[in-house]
Amino acid sequence: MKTYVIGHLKPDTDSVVAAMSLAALYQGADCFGYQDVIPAITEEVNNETKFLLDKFELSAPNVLTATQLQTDDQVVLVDHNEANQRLIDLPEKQIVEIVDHHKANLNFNQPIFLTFKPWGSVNTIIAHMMQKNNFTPDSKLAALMLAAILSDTVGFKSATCTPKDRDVAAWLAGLANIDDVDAFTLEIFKAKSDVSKLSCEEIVKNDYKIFDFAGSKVMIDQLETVEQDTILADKKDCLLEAMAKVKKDLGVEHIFVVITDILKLNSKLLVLDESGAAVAEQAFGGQVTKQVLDIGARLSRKKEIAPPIEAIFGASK
Ligand SMILES: [Mn+2]
Repeated sequence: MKTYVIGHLKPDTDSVVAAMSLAALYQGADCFGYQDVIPAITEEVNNETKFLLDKFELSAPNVLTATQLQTDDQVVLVDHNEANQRLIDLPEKQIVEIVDHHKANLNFNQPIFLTFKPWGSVNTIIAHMMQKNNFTPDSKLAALMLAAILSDTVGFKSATCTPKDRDVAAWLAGLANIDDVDAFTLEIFKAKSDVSKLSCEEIVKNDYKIFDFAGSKVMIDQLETVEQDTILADKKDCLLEAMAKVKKDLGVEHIFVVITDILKLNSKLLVLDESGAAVAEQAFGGQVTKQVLDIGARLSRKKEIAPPIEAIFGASK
């Protein structure tokens, strides 16, 4: 019987590192009662995570598929809870625990262990669990956990960041011997925003969510970058073309691409058509110019970008 620790589909750094860090805790501290604990991922890691793993000379966990699971294996979910974000075909009865920092949307038929805290990164929760259990991660794992917190909280700037995230990050930075956290943050941002190898369609589908706003399907893709101006100057027409194609392919009513500059702390919304422009102007104020709307210092899609758009659809019904 094995226990797999696994993050969500389309894994980000927080999700991949959480599988590694929670597995390390469960392997190292026997009070949890798990044996044979194995970190896993649902799909290959993204550019940012690959950069970090290479930098600290660690390998990514193996990709797990539901067919590899034995019927007596157990699964611990990290950094997600909703069914549609889980490993495809994962039987619900094999899930024994969830550690997450997202809104809970669960209905299990059996009791399981749940740890939810509204902090900026699930690695903040795992570091907190480590501290409570007198477990110290090694310097490489501490560096990755710090990176995960910096990535998820956009260098402590996101509206989702809490004092606990800063607290735990300081502890991890000490363990990892990282003195200049700002310089480390910039390195991570640069790796995250390297879109040089992506086509415009890949950028439009790189980090998107499709929301159902009062029956209207609205797709919001977000690109976090340190080169907002360059991307708009070089790729705007190509991105708009890709948006038209993706809108049709995915059958959504509206499509928005948010280009967020994580150093300038500014987001610009790319708007495909007249009706999209009307929605954007109503949601955020201001005026769409040449298919771009400056929406100011809104960084978090979850907290600051999707809700004003949702409000327009609520109001129109
Ligand atoms: Mn996360």
